[in-house]
Amino acid sequence: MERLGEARARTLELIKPLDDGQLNRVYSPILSPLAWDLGHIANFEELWLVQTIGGREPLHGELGRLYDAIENPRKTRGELPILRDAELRAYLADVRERTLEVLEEVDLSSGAEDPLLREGFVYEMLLAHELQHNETMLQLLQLVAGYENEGLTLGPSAVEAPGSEMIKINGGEHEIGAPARGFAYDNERARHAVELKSFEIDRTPVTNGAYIQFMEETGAEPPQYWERDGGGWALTTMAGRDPVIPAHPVLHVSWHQADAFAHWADKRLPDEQEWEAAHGDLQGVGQAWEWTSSDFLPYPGFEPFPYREYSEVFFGDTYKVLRGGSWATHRSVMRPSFRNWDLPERRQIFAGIRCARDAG
Ligand code: AVJ
Ligand code: FE
Repeated sequence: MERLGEARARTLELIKPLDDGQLNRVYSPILSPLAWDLGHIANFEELWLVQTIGGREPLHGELGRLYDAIENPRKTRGELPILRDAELRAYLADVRERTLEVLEEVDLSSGAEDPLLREGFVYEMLLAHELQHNETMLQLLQLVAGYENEGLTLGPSAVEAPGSEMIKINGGEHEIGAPARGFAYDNERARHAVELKSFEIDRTPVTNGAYIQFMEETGAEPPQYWERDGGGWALTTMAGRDPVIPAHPVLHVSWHQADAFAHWADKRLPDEQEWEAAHGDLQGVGQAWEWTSSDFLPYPGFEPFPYREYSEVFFGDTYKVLRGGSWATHRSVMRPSFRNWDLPERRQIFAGIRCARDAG
């Protein structure tokens, strides 16, 4: 119960500086209004814990349909008759109260028969879901002019000892994916062996400074939220205009930009198997999500759980996999086998670059 409480405290802390108008406002067609994320967090919890596990009736009848992420693309979410203002806050609290009630009744031990309950799966899923939506909310908050929050660290920290050093990883068999026990999403299983050729991978993420050099030499587009500022560049998020800091990892680049950077550097993006095989030796993981060359595809033996819409409907060549995590990712969500995915043109996510190359 304690960790769910902490996640909720973080959710509420994120929106503390905002008024209802800001929660309801549509800032971008590719990002939900914050009120949708909040209602969706509560509704997901109600659906999986209160209704499915607890067998209770929903608090608001058919409301859940409005919070179905597949049925309602982001650009439509501002016009939906979702809960707002005091009603929204009450819904979050009411669902949580019922959740705590249901949690008192269930067996979340490793011996539980229902796979939703076994090893606390549903608890871990709700927790991860809320924390992942905190990151989505932070993406939106980049657009809220004047947003400040003393309770949270906002933004990346400098890359330690940036440079061109690469680590060599020997080819051969490497184990990929989440072990059979413990919480993981369906797309991280089954754990399986892959055969990799020897390769090299950057020890540190690509910095703003290196990206600026790439832009100057090739005329490439800047990352999202960058604007010209005299001879240099400024970052225009939240609090206003801040100079781009060369030692910070580059953020808000598309897959195409990441791929072009890698080629300019005479390198390539790692595939996700290489990333996972190398992760123990990498520095700066958890500052910026790292684009990989991989399409989001199922592992051998994939089984959708607990619902097809978490992963399965996204498999194919439409989405690219990102690995690691960003400064906005809660540490309990990060693990070596975690697979994030997004469209290759997207730049609103906190995504950066780490390059690889075949070992010569
Ligand atoms: C893993 C970030 C691609 O936000 O679409 C949230 C996570 N799934 N609610 C997304 C997710 C259901 C997902 N990503
Ligand atoms: Fe969700």
